[in-house]
Amino acid sequence: MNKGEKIFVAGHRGMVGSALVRCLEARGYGNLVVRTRDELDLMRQGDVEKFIVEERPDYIFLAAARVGGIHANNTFRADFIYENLIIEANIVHAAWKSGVNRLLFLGSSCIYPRDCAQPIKEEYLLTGPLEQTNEPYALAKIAGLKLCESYNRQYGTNYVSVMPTNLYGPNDNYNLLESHVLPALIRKAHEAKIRGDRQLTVWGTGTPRREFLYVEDMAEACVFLMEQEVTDGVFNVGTGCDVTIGELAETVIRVVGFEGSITFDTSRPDGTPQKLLDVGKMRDLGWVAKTGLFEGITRAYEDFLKSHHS
Ligand code: GFB
Repeated sequence: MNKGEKIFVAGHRGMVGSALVRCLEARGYGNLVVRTRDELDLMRQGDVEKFIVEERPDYIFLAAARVGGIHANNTFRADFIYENLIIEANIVHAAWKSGVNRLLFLGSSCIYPRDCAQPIKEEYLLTGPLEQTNEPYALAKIAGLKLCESYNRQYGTNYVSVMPTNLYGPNDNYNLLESHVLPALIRKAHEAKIRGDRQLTVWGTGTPRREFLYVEDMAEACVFLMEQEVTDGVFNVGTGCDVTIGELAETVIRVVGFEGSITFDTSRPDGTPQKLLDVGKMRDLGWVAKTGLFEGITRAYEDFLKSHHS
């Protein structure tokens, strides 16, 4: 990527998109194009085509998506599959039509089979059934990476896909029914501390294992990949280490300073038992995650305090 070339970040107000904008600007990429939802509805095919034809970006980061934690995925199943399919189809097709040669699509580690071998290699895609709580979302994301692959094969574009593990950091969603586990636990621990509660309730059994990546690291991985001569394929992005949800909750309460105990609400679903990514492909290219879990949670908690409780 040259510093002056035009870069469209789709979804720049989200957690990943906003981290991408900060990362690109910090690296001297000054020609960024962004649109709010009011300015451009990515669900409208005609509007997306008109925008991309007129702006004709050199690069697109496709970070716009309908996302959420286990409860939101399991509840808003139609919205998650429909909105994600439409957004990615609109952008990838319009990109090809207007001659945009480089695009990076953001997927998710939940695209891999529920019970596949760990750590998960990119080649395990489509080798078994998916986790039920997020199957609609996972199918939409699989379609997204297949869109990229198919346009590359038929039309010679250079569209790559990244599959991040569970992300967290600034601009996360702290709504308890929509959020992922990490922001939910930060908020619950903070509010329990303020109220002086004795207990904090964690969903599920606490035994599922998850891998957490700080979103600034994710943004760096995306920009790093766009800067390489990589023209096709799927790349896992994570830390290569996971923890149980119980261990995560212990770490969060330590950071927040909540001194009560943890109880588990086993009426809530656990989701997939483990999804630890094999990050060898990115490591071989020269990228590894920098931010440790304790440090990342500390920074996320600072951001939570600033944006929600200032
Ligand atoms: O982060 P999370 O919602 O999503 O939940 P997934 C991870 C684990 O944390 C599950 C447990 O076992 C939850 O039961 N958990 C414990 C909690 N307490 C809480 C809580 O207060 N809130 C939440 N949300 N979880 C999502 C997928 O799966 O991960 C998406 O549904 C996407 O498709 C995303 O892939 C990265 O890791 O289970």
